[in-house]
Amino acid sequence: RMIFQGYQRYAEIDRYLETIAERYPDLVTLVTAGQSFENRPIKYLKISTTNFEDQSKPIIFMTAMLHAREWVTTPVTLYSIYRLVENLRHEDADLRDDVDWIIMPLVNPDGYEYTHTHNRMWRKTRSHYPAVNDTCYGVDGNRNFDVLWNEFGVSSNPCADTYPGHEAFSEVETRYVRDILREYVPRIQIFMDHHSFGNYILFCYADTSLPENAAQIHQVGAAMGAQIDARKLPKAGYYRVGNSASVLYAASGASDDYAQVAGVPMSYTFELPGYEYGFAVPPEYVDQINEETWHGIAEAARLAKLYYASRYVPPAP
Ligand code: 0X9
Ligand code: ZN
Repeated sequence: RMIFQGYQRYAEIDRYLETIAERYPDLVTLVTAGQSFENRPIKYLKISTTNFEDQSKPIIFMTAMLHAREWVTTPVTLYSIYRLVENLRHEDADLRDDVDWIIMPLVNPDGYEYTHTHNRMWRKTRSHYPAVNDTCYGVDGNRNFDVLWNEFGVSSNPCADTYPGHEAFSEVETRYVRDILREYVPRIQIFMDHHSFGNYILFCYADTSLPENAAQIHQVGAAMGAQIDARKLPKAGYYRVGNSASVLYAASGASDDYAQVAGVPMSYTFELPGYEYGFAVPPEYVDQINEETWHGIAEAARLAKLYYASRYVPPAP
């Protein structure tokens, strides 16, 4: 059994990331962003055939498992690592050679472990701040970013699933994502935060307003969706592509809006399939979701190359 088949625990995923970095030192750099609230190291891979600090290539930045119960999201990122590093196919060589990748498969490891040990439907982090709130644990990571923070789609009840935290970036886990965005924003062409479920490719902004390049964002999203739809199971829905507030619901403080405002030209939230199972997709579907989603990611990466080549760089003041 491969790491991306089914649902592995934190320790096994961590071991895989370490192994990949050891085996492919010329291609892969493993970075520890820092510790989670419960002191689990949060790691990400940088994949590049050249020096990662070389400025010439676009970066695709992918994250998964900000929401703990959305289990299918992590395998999709692990499968991407597998396809780029361990099992590169001839037709994908350009994706390894011409694009740099930052992949963080477990943004919220504490929540993820908690879904294995205590409550399968846990969504939030596992932080606890007795000074500001002694009742409940956890913050909704996708309401905790500093963009229209605490404005809509949130609950002020610290026990609720959509509690945004006592302040923006109260969570160490969202701060790590923020810091990667800040460090690499001039080169990040596409940010993709993987969630589940419902077959959506969502883009900004959460107040229904649109980025200046919304047409291009929509076009790339639709191209991704079409690649996935072409390989979907008959019972699966088609991907719906659009503004998050228009096609799903208004919710602010999310990673996608933060990345877009920070300067990433194309920022998406992927809602992977749930079929009739919602968050609890049986492990035998994971291969299917990995494979179809990879083709969407690959399409996006190819388009990223084109858009990055003609990227507008504001003149120096
Ligand atoms: O509500 C969310 O955070 C996401 N859906 S989920 O079921 N995975 O929780 C959607 C977020 C979409 N993006 C924004 N609203 N900005
Ligand atoms: Zn989610």
